[in-house]
Amino acid sequence: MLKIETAVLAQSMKEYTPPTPALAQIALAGRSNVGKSSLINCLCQKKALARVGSEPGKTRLINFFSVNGAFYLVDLPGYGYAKASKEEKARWGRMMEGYFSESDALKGVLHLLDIRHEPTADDIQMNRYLRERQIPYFVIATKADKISRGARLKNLAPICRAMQVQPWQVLVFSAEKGEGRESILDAAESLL
Ligand SMILES: Nc1nc2c(ncn2[C@@H]2O[C@H](COP(=O)(O)OP(=O)(O)O)[C@@H](O)[C@H]2O)c(=O)[nH]1
Ligand SMILES: [Mg+2]
Repeated sequence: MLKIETAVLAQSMKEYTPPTPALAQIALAGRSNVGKSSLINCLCQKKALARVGSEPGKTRLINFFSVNGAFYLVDLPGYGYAKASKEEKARWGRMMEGYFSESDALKGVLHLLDIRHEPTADDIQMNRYLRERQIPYFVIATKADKISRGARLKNLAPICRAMQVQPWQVLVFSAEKGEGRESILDAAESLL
């Protein structure tokens, strides 16, 4: 299993330019508020490494967390924020396009979905985008502690259908409990 020894915020940027040093990257994608920053903090076992629960519309930067000085965890700006203006959404689109088309160092994506909710059109579009570009990815169902164990399979069904994966391929995660952390570290290692 991948062991995280050190993790620091290395760079934040508005438009993607390759960070220095040039290291492999694993990016986190998902809706605003799905739990991207919480997942980074949980993986790295640092409470305030990535800013959690800040006004969804405001995390509009690509944040690069340098892990073990060996690779970057990339916290991408969340999509699907209802109150975002048309202009903000367009900017988000350009930013993501810039990121995915220029980042040769991208090894794979962790695509986060809230286990409580059916995937949105934006989630499906992100999935299609990853497939079209043949970017390796894992689907992570977040906030697992918010539903009962008995409800898991039922809740995973629409996620699996929309993401075209089998239930056993979804990594069920809770930042609150740390459940699923090791599976995600294994997944990250396999991407690297
Ligand atoms: N109960 C629970 N809450 C979570 C979990 N992950 C994130 N949250 C909460 O969901 C909100 C958004 O989390 P954040 O990590 O900032 O999401 P981001 O916008 O995707 O980076 C915060 O209030 C977090 O505390 C989880 O696994 N369980
Ligand atoms: Mg965040």
